Amino acid sequence: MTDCIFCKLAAGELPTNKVYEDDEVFAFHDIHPVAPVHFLIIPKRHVDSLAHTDDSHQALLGRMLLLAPRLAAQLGLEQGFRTIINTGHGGGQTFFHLHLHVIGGAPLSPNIV
Ligand code: DGP
Repeated sequence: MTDCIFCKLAAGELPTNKVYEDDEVFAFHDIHPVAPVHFLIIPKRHVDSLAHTDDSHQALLGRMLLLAPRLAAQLGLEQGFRTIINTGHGGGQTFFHLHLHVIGGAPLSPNIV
């Protein structure tokens, strides 16, 4: 998708504070952090949202999820972290390129809304 900002970040066409990169996945610090550590894990290949995935995305979704604790540990989130995937307008998604939020570094309320 040519006008997708997250595609451009993953492709290195726009600057960002990178956390991790491999052949399929890119992770970077959120521009509007809601906690001391707040980064996003995205697929390099464009997918609009979690609602646009199917069985063909199983390995990719597994890779993204498994990266969350690994990168969280690297960023010092030994006390824990929160993962969120906002899906669709009703789910609070504002950028329509699938992304997994990883948030931590401060006590988080048990209430997520
Ligand atoms: P969501 O509401 O789940 O769609 O979250 C989108 C997040 O993306 C939001 O927390 C801010 C972040 N974001 C949007 N544009 C940029 C950008 O250009 N760079 C970075 N690093 N983060 C961005």
